Amino acid sequence: MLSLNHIRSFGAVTILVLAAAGAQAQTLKALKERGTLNCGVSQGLYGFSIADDKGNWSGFDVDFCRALAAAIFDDPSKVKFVPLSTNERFQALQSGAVDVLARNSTWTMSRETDLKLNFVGVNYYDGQGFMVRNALKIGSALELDGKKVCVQSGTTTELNLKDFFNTNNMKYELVSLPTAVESEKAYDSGRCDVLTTDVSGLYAERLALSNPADHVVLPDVISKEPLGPAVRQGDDQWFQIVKWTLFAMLNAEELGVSKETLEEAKKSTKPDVMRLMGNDGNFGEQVGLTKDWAARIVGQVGNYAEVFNRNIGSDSKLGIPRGENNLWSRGGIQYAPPIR
Ligand SMILES: N[C@@H](CCC(=O)N[C@@H](CS)C(=O)NCC(=O)O)C(=O)O
Repeated sequence: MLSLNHIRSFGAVTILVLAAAGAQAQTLKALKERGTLNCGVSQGLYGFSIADDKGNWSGFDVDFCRALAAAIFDDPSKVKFVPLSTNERFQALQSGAVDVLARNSTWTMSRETDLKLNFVGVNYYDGQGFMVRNALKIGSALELDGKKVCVQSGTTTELNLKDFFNTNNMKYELVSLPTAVESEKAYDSGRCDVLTTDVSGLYAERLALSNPADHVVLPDVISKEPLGPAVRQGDDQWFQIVKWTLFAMLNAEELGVSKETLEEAKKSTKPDVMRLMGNDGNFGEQVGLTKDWAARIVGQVGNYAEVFNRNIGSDSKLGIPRGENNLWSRGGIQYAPPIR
């Protein structure tokens, strides 16, 4: 049996624990006070995050930030997009300059352990590839020995490139550039024979070249690049909000809940649709949001398929096939844990 004295001393510990938990859950509170989400995105990668001449941002990563704003503020426009270079992106997240990073960033162990970040999941399964001029008549990455290779600094791309050439006893001349625009220009002007990055990025960067049809993306994929949104460590509530926003978008696709079917879904009596729509349980409230958090995301931004197709998939200039980014139930590997 616990004596009153035990309870008193436990009480002090309990208060300390509660205070620590309270101190952690600061991001959502700060965001609500500020009224906007600060979202770190790439400086300009067609399909993922790019601003037009009026400063309007669009893209797959941009829409993830908008989905968060829809869930938090019931308004997808309450986002300040902070364009970040590869070299500055993680520091911006660590310092609090951004609340979340949605910037085609690869989930690796050291980015969690050394940089003290948490990746919330994978919003795009990618891999590293190579682009060359058709005129070179190269059919495989194993024929790149001795070539000049343009690569963006501060990326996993740089590291994989070294591993791949060393493993295959090939030499290369590195041309390292700090931004996508500079890499595209350097490659386009002939400063390098090869441009390497994530395959999705190669398709996007090819569009920026003076004659896209003169270039081919080689079939080889030399690495795993699971791209996903990241947060800094230390705030579990915020980590869960960002993670479950991604999962809500995937679950919505799986359950057939889209912008178009939303009103019908709100009236559905299917248990998993009811939970997603906030008509059974209080899942959103448990992370500091509202019951209808996921309905807001789908209604104001869309489910995963809608966001994929309009920015990078079949309804976009990039036309990237769903491939492994299809749902697990349709032959891909996208799989979200259930809301229950
Ligand atoms: N996924 C890799 C590469 C990410 C990356 O930044 N790639 C470049 C080339 S696709 C990019 O996004 N550039 C856009 C920019 O700098 O704005 C990583 O996380 O290191």
